[in-house]
Amino acid sequence: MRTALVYHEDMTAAQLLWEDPECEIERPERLTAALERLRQWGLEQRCLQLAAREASEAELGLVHSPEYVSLLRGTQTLSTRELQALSGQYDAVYFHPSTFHCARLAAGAALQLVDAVLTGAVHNGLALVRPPGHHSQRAAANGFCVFNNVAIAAKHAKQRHGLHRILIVDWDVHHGQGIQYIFEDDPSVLYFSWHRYEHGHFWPYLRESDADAVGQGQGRGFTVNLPWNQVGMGNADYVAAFLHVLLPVAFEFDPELVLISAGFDSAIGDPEGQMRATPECFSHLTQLLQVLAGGRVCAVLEGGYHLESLSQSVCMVVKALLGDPALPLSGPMEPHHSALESIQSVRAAQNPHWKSLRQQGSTPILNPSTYSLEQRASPVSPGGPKFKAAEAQASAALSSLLDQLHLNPTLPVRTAVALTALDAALVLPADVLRQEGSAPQEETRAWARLHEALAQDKALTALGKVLHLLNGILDGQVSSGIAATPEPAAAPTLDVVIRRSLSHGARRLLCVAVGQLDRPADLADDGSPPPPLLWSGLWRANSSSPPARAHSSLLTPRACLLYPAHPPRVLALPWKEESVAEHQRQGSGRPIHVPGLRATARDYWWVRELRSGPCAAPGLWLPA
Ligand code: Q9C
Ligand code: ZN
Repeated sequence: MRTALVYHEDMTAAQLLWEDPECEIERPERLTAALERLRQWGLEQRCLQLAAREASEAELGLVHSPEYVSLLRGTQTLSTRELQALSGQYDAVYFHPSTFHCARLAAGAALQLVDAVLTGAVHNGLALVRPPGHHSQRAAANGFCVFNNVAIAAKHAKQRHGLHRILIVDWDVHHGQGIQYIFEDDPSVLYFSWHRYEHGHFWPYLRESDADAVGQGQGRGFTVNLPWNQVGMGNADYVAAFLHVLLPVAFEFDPELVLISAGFDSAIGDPEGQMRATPECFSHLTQLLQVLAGGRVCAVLEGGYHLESLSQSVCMVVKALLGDPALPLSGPMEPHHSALESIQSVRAAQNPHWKSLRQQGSTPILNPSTYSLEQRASPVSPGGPKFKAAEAQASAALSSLLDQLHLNPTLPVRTAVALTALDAALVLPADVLRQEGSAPQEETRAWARLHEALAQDKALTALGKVLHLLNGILDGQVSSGIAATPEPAAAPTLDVVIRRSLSHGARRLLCVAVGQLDRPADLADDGSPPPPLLWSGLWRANSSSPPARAHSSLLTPRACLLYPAHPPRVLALPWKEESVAEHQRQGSGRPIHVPGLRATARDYWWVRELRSGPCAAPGLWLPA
């Protein structure tokens, strides 16, 4: 079992015992609804199910003061009136006699998940918990949060497992100021949060939620805040934030563990967030994070108050953790102007601390995020006409997602290997198909006529196998494949593969070269719209300069943005021999590490593609 699901029914016990419109959204049904959907989609059954344990007081003490823990212990026997009075001392908090037990289970669940991942019992996992944690502080409850589950788990990972670099990704729509305070001077924990900010006019109304809060002392650069200054942010904005802020920094940081403060109030339909990201977006965000830390990803539930949106988003995260291909992202893929402003301002604020943000695009800084825009989005009041419209839009988007899942059940990811030149040495994992066949001779000969280099026997035989494999991919029989071809035939073979794919009706191709490979001359994009081909390259980190001609057009940020929305039909990837062997060793379905290659920030987005078949994008890999 590769994915843990940590849960305990007792965490549904805490509930609001008096009237409080601000707190009533944090309800037990949040957990039961999510769990029910996981069952309905057959996902719970595919996970290693772990019953949450309570965190010990010593473990709570990793983050919280003894006095605060004692105070909470005391709440178990208070009357409703006393609970209400105590709750009133904090911002947006309610206590229940079971709160202490629930909150200890929530922290314990996060600890158990981290232990399961760091001991290798599972690869990754999700803890479904309440109360949430990221607002809670050393001696204060805040924003429905009692103990800081993720912060406790991070401290534990450092202390008990000796980790030195932990990445916390907080995609909840609120700023996890609690986590920020706990680690602001600690360079071993990189905290990233995006949050609804509206130039400081949204809860918790903190100056230190803005992009220019980067951490203190030794910890400068290890707090990364991305404030959203308008509501309505969607898939394109979230993906852009990952591609242009989080992932470059995260790759450079090179974490040993990724903790996700997984709040889903950043998803469509949520009354708190008022954002538009659809559930499948969270599959993609999860997949993007899985290329870090050897896939050691622990997601811990934070907010999320629209039960349907929450439940579907939770399912999408679990599917990604289980290794299922993600559904294509829906909706517009153009980020909002305001989102680009925010992204720009974080990049500017973090620029002194991260090389990866300095490399590309020294674009001038737009308005700092504290700049007050004249046409601020007017607040959307619950029950008002705008709110109703947003709700209708959300339920339409949510039901169309269900339809899509129904129409396109997850295809098994199948990788085929066509052995041509390298035959003897390869040991294939059990789930990789060993392809013996070749394309019909006439077809092969017809294509080979395009290039002299393909006339030789060995090259021709290889081409026949490659074409057979490609046909399987284009017909959807396998999702990806690896083929070897003799060195001088690599570029001509790639050329044939591209032409064959285009003739099959492929509209967009992404070609990625590992190592030296020249782009076929007559396929260079000459401005004929729309370019069917994106061309990119990876080269060895230790080679002093990239090969001159292989990188005539690296993917532009715009292309990166388009890419997730339009998965390429073919990914042709020439490999060095040893990297094929490495792939054999690791088996399909896991991230592939290419020896001697270290992905740079610019490469992370397609490194993801090396995992077999996420995005349901068929791929063909050609070892050169
Ligand atoms: N309308 C979590 O999501 N209320 N906490 C804000 C703004 C407090 C959210 C009021 C929201 C707390 C974990
Ligand atoms: Zn939240």
